[in-house]
Amino acid sequence: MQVKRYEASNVQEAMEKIRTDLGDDAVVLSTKRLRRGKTTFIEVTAARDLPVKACSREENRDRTPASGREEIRAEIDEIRKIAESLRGENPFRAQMSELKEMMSSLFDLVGSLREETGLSAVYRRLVSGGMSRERAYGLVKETPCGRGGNRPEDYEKALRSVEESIGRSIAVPRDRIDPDRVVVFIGPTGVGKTTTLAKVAARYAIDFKKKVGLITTDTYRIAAAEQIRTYAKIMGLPLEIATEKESYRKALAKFSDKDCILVDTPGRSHLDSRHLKKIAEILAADTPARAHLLLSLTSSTRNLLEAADRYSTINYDSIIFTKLDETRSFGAMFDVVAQSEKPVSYLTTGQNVPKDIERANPDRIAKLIVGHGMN
Ligand SMILES: Nc1nc2c(ncn2[C@@H]2O[C@H](COP(=O)(O)OP(=O)(O)OP(=O)(O)O)[C@@H](O)[C@H]2O)c(=O)[nH]1
Ligand SMILES: [Mg+2]
Repeated sequence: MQVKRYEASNVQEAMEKIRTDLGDDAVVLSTKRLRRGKTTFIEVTAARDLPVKACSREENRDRTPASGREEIRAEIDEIRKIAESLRGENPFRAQMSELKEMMSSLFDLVGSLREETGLSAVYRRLVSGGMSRERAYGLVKETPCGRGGNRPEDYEKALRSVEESIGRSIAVPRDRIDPDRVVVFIGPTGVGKTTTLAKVAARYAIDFKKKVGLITTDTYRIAAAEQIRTYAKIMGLPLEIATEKESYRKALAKFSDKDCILVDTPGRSHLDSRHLKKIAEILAADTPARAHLLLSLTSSTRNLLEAADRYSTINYDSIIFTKLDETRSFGAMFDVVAQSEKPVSYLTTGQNVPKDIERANPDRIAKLIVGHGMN
């Protein structure tokens, strides 16, 4: 099978290009409207020599499970091998993104080949909920209902099975009752670090009756220091400001009588590696600390994965997903957890301090991901 991408100003023009290039048997796999500068254009991915196209619906049903699907799997494996071999080689970045596109189209194609089973509907549901095609395909492929029929109960069975498998793959920190002594909140700009720190501080101080101290390393903006100072005042908690390693050490020493010390860090782009290095330096004190990486679900799956990857240089311990109330796409949580292999500690669900925070629960996260909503 040959898969190719075409750009054109309209569908008609794209079809002509495809027909001329791939012939009358070509099959359109996907179409997208894209923008480059001020001009919009469409991108069409097409293929030829597809067994699906050559068959009638009846014939297709006969040959899809065996020959068609196997052939496409072989194609996917082949493309994956090429992609692996190109990883890290900068001159091939363009080809890499093209290969990724092709793989995505193929995953969709495999999904549509299974049109007669509940699984393709589950696959589409996961992808439309923000999960990457590759992860959605991996989950669907593993489900034991792989040869399910098209009755509603088959769909429900497949959905339940996928939900369980997501639930099993999400870990939460073991220490549920005793808070860690030093807890650091890191993450990209505006994800909710300071707000979440205030929610957690209230929980520890009020619910667990712990002696809590706050440290901020965020002195970049006056407003940032004011924000945490206000929270500290309202809750009656002491606050120390630390701008580098030495003042951080001193602040920790001042809080030697505290059960729990919460540390706020400034928000900066995760692409700013000097900033990441600075946080890592400050945190490299002798006192061990648990670092939560905060990621807002209002970002795209791709951005979340990139941020999780960039912050891995700080060796964070767990993830807090924020702003669940601002989205209906929860699938990225599965991608991030699968890529980072980190547990999820909390979910935050609104701006209300201290109310809008909950301990992460794998079953609840799995339910959100398969699309059973926030409640
Ligand atoms: N909807 C919603 N908003 C939230 C949530 N958590 C935080 N926010 C809001 O997000 C905005 C930014 O929150 P901050 O706590 O200042 O975020 P930050 O990560 O400390 O920001 P920087 O320090 O500037 O990087 C504020 O308006 C918060 O009220 C949440 O769970 N849901
Ligand atoms: Mg902040």
